[in-house]
Amino acid sequence: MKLFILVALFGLSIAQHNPHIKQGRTAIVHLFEWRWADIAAECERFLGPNGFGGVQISPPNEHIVLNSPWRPWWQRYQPISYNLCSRSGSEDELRDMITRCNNVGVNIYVDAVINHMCGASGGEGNHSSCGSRFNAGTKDFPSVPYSALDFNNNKCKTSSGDIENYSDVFQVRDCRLVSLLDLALEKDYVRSKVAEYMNKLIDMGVAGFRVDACKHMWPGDLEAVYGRLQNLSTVWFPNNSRPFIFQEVIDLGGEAISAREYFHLGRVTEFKYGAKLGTVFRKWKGEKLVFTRNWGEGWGFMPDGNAVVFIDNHDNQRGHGAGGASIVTFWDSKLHKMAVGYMLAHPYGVARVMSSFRWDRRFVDGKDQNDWMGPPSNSDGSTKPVPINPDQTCGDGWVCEHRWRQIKNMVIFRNVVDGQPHSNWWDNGSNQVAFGRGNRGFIVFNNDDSDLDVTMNTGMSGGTYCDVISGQKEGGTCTGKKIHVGSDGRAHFKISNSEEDPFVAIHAESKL
Ligand code: AAO
Repeated sequence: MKLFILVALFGLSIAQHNPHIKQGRTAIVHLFEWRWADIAAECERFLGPNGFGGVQISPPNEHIVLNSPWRPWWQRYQPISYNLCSRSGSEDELRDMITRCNNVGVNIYVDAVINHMCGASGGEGNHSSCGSRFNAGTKDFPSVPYSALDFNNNKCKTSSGDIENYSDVFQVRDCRLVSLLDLALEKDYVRSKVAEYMNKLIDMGVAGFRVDACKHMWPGDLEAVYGRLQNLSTVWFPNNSRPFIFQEVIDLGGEAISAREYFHLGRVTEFKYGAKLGTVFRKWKGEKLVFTRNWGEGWGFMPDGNAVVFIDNHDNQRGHGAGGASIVTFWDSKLHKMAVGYMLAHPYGVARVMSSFRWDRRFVDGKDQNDWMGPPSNSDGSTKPVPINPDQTCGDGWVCEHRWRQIKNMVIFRNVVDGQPHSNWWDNGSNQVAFGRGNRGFIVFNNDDSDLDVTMNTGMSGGTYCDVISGQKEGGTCTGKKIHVGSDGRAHFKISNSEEDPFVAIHAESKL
């Protein structure tokens, strides 16, 4: 009996940590604000063929539509109902996308906003993406339906009704996050509505969820909701697969609530990862790449089996959330490619690549006045499609970092070295470092102001390899640098810091 309970508990606790990524794939990409029709096409034409494991999609449920500011990206974090029509498209388009992505081996993870509904003031004009009626003032959301009884009203003890102090656990979980109407998740009825929404998506074939704002929900309430979730659809996943759960909890240390409280429920976003690696690549606060020899748990990050890692996310690339100015984004493309390359080469965590849209940044006193700007849109506010240029980059303001050769090729690198240990570390005591992944891959960084010109042990078998950063293997030839590995595993690397991409990566499948 004891053993049975142990097995049951263990089974339950590890189950929601597994992303169920298809064999041979490892990384996921956040296609922030993309339309379902574009994601479906991207799965078929790019993500499937290039070994991406999954896509995090923007919230698919009905959301508020705001006029002031005009259609901000963050309107999607203000639910009006769990109807599946959003700025990204209709329920039919969502279903079609999930099916087509699954058919090419790419999983879909839904951004689930279940902590709250829209802001207390409800927004000018009170529009919503499926046209459902609602009244934020009376807390009436008839198309769920939720009424005032379903919100944390008197539980919150601050005078504003909002979270005012992050060192007070009760405020953080019972008060409103930036005035967003806070659902009473301890109520059986609210739990059932949330679970019904998530189960509908599971039926449609999604592989799991990024759960928004988990710090603001009690772990016990989340456990009750997750406990009501069905297993994944057996059309695409093995019997008894639990949905993958990764929880957004910002924990840079120093607050009352720690990420640890959520470990047994699923994975958790490791915000220290991008904040620290950004600081290292920017060489701020005396940080150097040499110090990353014990990167991962050695840096005080959460246990490997709990972490979802990323260099930037949709919040901190524009000054929301946490991480501040250290975060490296596509705006610092040289550093961004290196940092993303480092993350994808390193074994720690489930890695997520950010794919952004460009906006008109306008800083006043260090704050971006346009941090609200939504995706590339037509004059009626509808989101523009993602056009693909002849050189495979994206047009119309879509950045598509995931299509940058260096990043795409490092996603493939991560697949090729999967399961291999971190090995053959080399450094110059400063910002030139190298490491391998067993005998399957090797990467060298030069983030110093001087050139790198060194022979080192790669752990790879002898032969000529194509560097997948400066180019790639096409047919039998290499469009970039060629690296010759001797029969003793040693190879010579020369990287000038003035190069656009001062790093080199080779792997077993880039051998010529
Ligand atoms: C919008 C307007 C608001 C308005 C509201 C309602 O901007 O003015 O009141 O509508 O009308 C997004 C946007 C929000 C937007 C919201 C709803 O970012 O601007 O509000 O949609 O449309 C906290 C949460 C975290 C959250 C993050 C943004 O803990 O969960 O704030 N992220 C998610 C989503 C995000 C979304 C929501 C949640 C809401 O990813 O896109 O909001 O659905 C500390 C705490 C963090 C806290 C931050 C920011 O962080 O630790 O938990 O995140 O503060 O408040 C250092 C510290 C670090 C600290 C940070 C910032 O780095 O080390 O710990 O400083 O102080």
